[in-house]
Amino acid sequence: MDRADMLIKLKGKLSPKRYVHSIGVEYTAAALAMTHGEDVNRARLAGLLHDCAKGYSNEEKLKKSLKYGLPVSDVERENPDLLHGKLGAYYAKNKYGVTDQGVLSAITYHTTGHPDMSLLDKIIFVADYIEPNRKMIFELTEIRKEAFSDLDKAVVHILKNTLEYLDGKHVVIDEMTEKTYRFYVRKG
Ligand code: DGI
Ligand code: FE
Ligand code: FE
Repeated sequence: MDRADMLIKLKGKLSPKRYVHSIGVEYTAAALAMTHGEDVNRARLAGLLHDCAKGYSNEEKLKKSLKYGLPVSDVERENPDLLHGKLGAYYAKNKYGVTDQGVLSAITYHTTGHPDMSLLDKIIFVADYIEPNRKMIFELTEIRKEAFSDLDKAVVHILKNTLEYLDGKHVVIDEMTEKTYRFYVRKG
């Protein structure tokens, strides 16, 4: 599917805000790919589609994930929004014709990250957080700078702030988010 068709399809699936965010992630991922030496088109594709399953309700996310035979953990069952990466990769493959496994991985893991991410995984993880349409979050200016100077540092910084934010909200934290954080703290 070409980009124009993807845009039409995405627009029908997402709220206007989420659609604008997706295009913001597309171009931010492209800029990070230029900086860090990743293929720009792969970064754009993963960025554009990363939230393609975000528009469904939590109930639908869970139902569809089970229907498609995707693995659902207890934490995901309790908090089905965590499934939109995995479900998004499923749609990217089956509805948008994406065959690049690296792109599908970046979509799958964009919310929690995972230990030892590929360059493309990290670019999408970071682009999602820093894209220009994001409302100002704590230390975002600093994280945006780090994203273009030291990508791993930006990954740690984002995970640290996300874990603190989730801690304050008293929600269950996915063990992948914590594993990713520990991996990159140790690496750094
Ligand atoms: O889909 P976006 O809003 O663009 O961004 P995202 O895919 O990073 O999702 C952000 C949400 O995911 C935010 O509300 C925090 C939440 N989140 C991230 N890690 C975890 C988490 N929620 C839980 N319960 N556990 C996590 O480990
Ligand atoms: Fe997301
Ligand atoms: Fe997003």
